[in-house]
Amino acid sequence: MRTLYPEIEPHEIGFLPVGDDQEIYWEVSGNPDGKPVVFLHGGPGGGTSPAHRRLFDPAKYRIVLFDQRGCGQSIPHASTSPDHLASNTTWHLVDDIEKLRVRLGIERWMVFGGSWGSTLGLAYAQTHPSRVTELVLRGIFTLRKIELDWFYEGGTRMIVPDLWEGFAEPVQTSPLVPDDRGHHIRAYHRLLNHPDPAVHGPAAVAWASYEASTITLLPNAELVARFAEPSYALAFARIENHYFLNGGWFDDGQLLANAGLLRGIPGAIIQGRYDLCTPAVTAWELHRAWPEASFTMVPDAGHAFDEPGILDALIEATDRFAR
Ligand code: STX
Repeated sequence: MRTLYPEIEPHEIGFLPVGDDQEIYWEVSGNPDGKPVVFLHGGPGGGTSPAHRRLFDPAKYRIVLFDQRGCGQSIPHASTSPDHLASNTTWHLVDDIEKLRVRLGIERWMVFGGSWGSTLGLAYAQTHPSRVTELVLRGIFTLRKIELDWFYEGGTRMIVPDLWEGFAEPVQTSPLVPDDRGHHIRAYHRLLNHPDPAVHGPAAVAWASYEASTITLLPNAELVARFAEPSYALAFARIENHYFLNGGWFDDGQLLANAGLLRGIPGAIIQGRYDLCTPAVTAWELHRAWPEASFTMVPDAGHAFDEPGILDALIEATDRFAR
């Protein structure tokens, strides 16, 4: 069973102005002369963490992490600056990845993304296929209506009714959303962007706690506590909700319909069988549409990247492509 590479520190850090009064945090670790890889984090709004560096052999990879607009160390943070969400869309992020690639003097790179990172990785690779040497994707998410309905409009209630109740509670009880009780994403949009912290604060914590408590196969109290930290939860919930209310600025099913654009890009698809957040049907459909990629269904895992079987398969893939 492979486990994370040792802890490392970045040897280069910066903030890249991307326009619209926004700057994104980026860092490079590992071997400065190694094979370039860019890590795309989840959410959207989840931010990177030092553990993400450890998915790649630091002797072989030049490891690039960055925080997408509005979250992590990027500025301004969506917890304090919700107005900047107007210039925060999938296609802004695809352009930001290109700006970062050029800033770092990289011609082509491996793209690694889990969850929302897989969505963004597919969007980037389909827009700029010549820039992508390999695509390693986990917990496949394409932001289709059926995927959003499953996780945010009640599908999961069949399996985790207790956790669903915690998510639905602000929508079902707030006097501010009487007309939107049948549409949780829309109701949350009103609550999360309400000026009163007594409204947006608890809504953000409920949104983020639901996600944190459903992404691991077994309960992980430390993860739930980290997500429930108020400013983290508020940026995460506002950014996710903004993207999902707008269908990711995709035509429904676009990323699967355009899988032919990935032809010739080596890839790996890694999916947990019991992933509640991004259920396995999407990974399966991507596998069918993009048969050149290796496909691993981990039989005893949920969604998170550090579930043992998922981590093993991810590092197997990054080691395989490093050779
Ligand atoms: N959101 C799925 C997703 O990308 C629908 C995601 N969920 N939690 C995360 O990402 C992190 C743990 C990476 C923040």
